[in-house]
Amino acid sequence: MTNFALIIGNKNYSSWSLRPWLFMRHFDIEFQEKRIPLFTETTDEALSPYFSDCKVPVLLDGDLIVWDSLAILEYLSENHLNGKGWPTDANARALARSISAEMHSSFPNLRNELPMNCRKQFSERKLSQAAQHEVARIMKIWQRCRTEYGATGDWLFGDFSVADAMYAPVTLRFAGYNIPLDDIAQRYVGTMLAHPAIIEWIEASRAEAEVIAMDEVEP
Ligand SMILES: N[C@@H](CCC(=O)N[C@@H](CS)C(=O)NCC(=O)O)C(=O)O
Repeated sequence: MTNFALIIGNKNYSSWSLRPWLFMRHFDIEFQEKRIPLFTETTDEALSPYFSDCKVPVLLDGDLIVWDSLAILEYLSENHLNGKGWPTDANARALARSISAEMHSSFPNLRNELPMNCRKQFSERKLSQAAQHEVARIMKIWQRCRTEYGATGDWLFGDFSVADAMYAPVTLRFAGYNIPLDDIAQRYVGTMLAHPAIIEWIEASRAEAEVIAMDEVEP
């Protein structure tokens, strides 16, 4: 019986929830999933016990509450995987931490212009200059990780790490909004989309009935 419970939002929309969910599935960390649909009349009340400012994701480890995606990933890596959530090589690990922090703190235009919407497929999406710059920055990041550290596998640092969990939602955005990508980025998106847990997440998102209007954008 697992001690872990992961509180997540709607699978279709909640990009922050996807990160620890994917990470736990990838590393076969058992957990109970508690899905709380976001932006309903009862959401704040349902999330109020967890000290997360009514945001998801939240990890419960017995009585301990950990919130915020990157903190949850750090907690799981340190306490459950003996640090194996990060690359073993110290330089790779420093880069993985930098790009994970960058994903956590940056890319506001992509978040606004390409809200995660797993069940939708767009044929075209016009991006602002600022958002185009962020797409190019992400491709540069992936290119550097894959060429410098990716030789042992198909993930950013060869083996799957926290960094892949952090970048998973952006791969779904690039695929869903049909964003033109270079070869390395295209292959990386393909790797993510083929992950059984991602397939499971997308299928579950299609079964959700809720619609969050502010995350529904037109081309
Ligand atoms: N920095 C937080 C962001 C969490 C966040 O904004 N989550 C969204 C869902 S994807 C949320 O709970 N939104 C509800 C709200 O803002 O009231 C993290 O990394 O977990």
